[in-house]
Amino acid sequence: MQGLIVIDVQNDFCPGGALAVPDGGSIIPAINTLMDRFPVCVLTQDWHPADHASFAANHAGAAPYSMIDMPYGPQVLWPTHCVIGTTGAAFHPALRTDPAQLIIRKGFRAAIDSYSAFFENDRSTPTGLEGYLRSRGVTGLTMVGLATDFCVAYSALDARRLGFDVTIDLTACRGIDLNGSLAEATSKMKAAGVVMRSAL
Ligand code: VGL
Ligand code: ZN
Repeated sequence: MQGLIVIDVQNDFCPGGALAVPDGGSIIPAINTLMDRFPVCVLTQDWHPADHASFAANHAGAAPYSMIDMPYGPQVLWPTHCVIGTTGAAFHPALRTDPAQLIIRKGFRAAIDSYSAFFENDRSTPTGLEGYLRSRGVTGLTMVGLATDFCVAYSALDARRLGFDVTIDLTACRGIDLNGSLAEATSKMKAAGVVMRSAL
């Protein structure tokens, strides 16, 4: 059974949003088409309280895109984005949401970020997605969405670690590319056996 995981196609990651991924909106038509080809379709939504520790604004004097050390490791400090209940956190209006059977929200604990759809950034607190996919008999995943080098890559790496077959469709992903993060994420995914495909 094959599943499509659509990562964080939310207003704040699209042009005009608080943490806009370059060209992020252009992947939406391709994702909408892909949804009809998978019997299992899951959307993820970055979903942070206003006092979230990943926001630069919550650290006195810290600039957006600087780094801090958190108990679970280094953490990028982001512009405030995807605050629970705001328009920025909503799915982009052009994204089809009806085909999805599950919407998984992540990053709702103030003290810990969650890039991956499977685990928070401590790599151990689960979101519950693994159990959902296994109980539906899913063994292979195609992942698309935003951003290639953060939430898509972390999700793909965790999925490989959990034993799923994973394909990333690069025509339906866009990256942030912060200090070489796109090349680093790409080589990590390749080394982990993630299939990188550029055609839908
Ligand atoms: C993301 C940075 C912060 C993502 C989420 O969806 O890739 N990136 N929160
Ligand atoms: Zn976030």
